[in-house]
Amino acid sequence: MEPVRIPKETYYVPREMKPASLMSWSTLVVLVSISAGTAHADPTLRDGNGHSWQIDSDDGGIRNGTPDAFDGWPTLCITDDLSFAPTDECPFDDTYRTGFTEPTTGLAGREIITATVSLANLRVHRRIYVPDGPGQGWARYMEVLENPASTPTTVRLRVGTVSYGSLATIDGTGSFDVLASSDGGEALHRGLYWFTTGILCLGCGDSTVGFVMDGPGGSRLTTLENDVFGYPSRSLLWEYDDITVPARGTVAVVYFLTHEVTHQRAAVATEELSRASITTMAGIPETYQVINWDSPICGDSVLEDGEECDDGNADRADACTDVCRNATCGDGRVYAAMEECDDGMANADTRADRCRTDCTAPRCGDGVVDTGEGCDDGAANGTGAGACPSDCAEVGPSTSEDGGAPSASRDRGGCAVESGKLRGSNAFLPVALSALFLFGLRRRHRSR
Ligand SMILES: [Ca+2]
Ligand SMILES: [Ca+2]
Ligand SMILES: [Ca+2]
Ligand SMILES: [Ca+2]
Repeated sequence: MEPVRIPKETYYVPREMKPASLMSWSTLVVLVSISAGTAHADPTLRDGNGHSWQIDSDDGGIRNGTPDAFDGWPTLCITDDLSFAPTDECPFDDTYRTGFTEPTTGLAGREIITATVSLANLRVHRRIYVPDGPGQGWARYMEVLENPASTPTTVRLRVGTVSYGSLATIDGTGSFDVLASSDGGEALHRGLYWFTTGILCLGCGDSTVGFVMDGPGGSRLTTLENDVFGYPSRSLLWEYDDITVPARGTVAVVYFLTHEVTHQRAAVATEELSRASITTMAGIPETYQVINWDSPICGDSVLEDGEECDDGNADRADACTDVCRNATCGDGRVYAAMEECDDGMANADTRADRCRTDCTAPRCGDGVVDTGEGCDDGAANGTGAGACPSDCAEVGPSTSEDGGAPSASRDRGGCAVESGKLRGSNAFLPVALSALFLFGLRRRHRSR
C-alpha cells in the first residue's frame, strides 16, 4: 500500500475561493531557498491561474510547483555521443548544471534566464517564460544552444528525468496514466506532440499537468518514454536527436508545460498550446533557429490551415480569439461585446455563482440561489402565493403578512442550496415527517 502523501507546500485554494486581494499577486516573487547548505535564490513566477513555478537556479528545472507538480523536473542533458541510448543515464559531464549561478530575467521579468554553461562544445542556457494573462497556466521552456566554433556541431538533447524519479505529480499510484493526447490514445510514443497526465489527489494539492513537446509541423522528437531508470511511475524523458547547430549559429528547442486543476481544463489548455501563436512564441529572438516548430502562427494576420480566423492580434476578448477560433460561449474567453462571463467547462445552470451556459452572469431570476440571494424561483419570482419575491430577498417571519404562517421561502430554512430540485426536497421533508407522525398516531390509536 502506498503511503499517504503529505503536501509539501500550502493546500491549493481554488481560484474562486481566493479573496480578491490574493488574485492580484505580484508578478514576480523571489523566494530564497536554503538547499544542502548552499544558499541561492530560486525565483518563483506565478502564472495566469495563480499557480507558482519555482525555477531551480542550478539546473533550470522546476524546484517546486503549486499545485504540486513537476518537482525537480525537467533536467537537461546534451551530448555529442549520438549512440547514447534512452536507457542510459546521462553522464554528469553532459548534464546541465550552473553551480547555482544567479539567473537573470527577460520579457519584463516574466522569463527566467539561467546561466550559460559549456556542454558538448556548445554554449547552453535555458529560458523559462511564465506569462500571467488570464487563463495562462503554463510555462514555455526554451533550450538555447549557441555554437561559438567555425564548424557545425551535431548533438543529442534529452529533456526530463535524467537519472532518477522526479515527476512528483504522478507518483503514489504505481502507474503513469496518459489522460489526453494529440492522437487520442493512452500510450506514449514518439508520434505524439502533446499529452496530459497526473492525479487529482483531493487534499494533497496535486494538479493535472500537460506537455507539448513540439509543434505538429516540426516534430523532431525521437524518444518519449516514462519507464526508465526503474521508476515507471515517476520518470519521463524525451529526446531530440541529430540537432545540428550551424557554425556561430544559435538553435532553440521550445516546449511547453501546463498546470491545471482538472483533467478537462488541462486537455483544452495543452491542445491550445500545441498551436503556435504570437502569444506563445512571444519574445523569441529572430536570430534563434527554433528547430522543433513549423506551425502556422496565430496572430500573424495570415489565415492558415487549422485556423478559423486570424485577426492579427493576441486579443482573446474579440471575435477572433487568441487561438484563432471564432469566439463562442464556452470557450473560456469573455467576448467583450457579447458575453458577461465565460468560464468554459465550468459554466453551469444549476450551480450557485457560476457563469451560466449562455454566458450570462448569475442573477436574481435565473432559478438558482446565488450569493446574496435568499431565494430564487426563476420566472415565478414575485408572483405571490409564497413564491420568492422579485428581488430574491428572503421573506422573513417578521415581514410575513399572513400572521406568521410558514412561507415557501421560510421552509427552506435559510440554507443556500443550489438547485430547484434540492429546494423542493427540503420543503418536502417536514411535510413527510408530519405525515409519518400522524400515520403512526393513527395506527397506535387503532391498535388500542
Ligand atoms: Ca496565422
Ligand atoms: Ca483576436
Ligand atoms: Ca466566449
Ligand atoms: Ca440567482
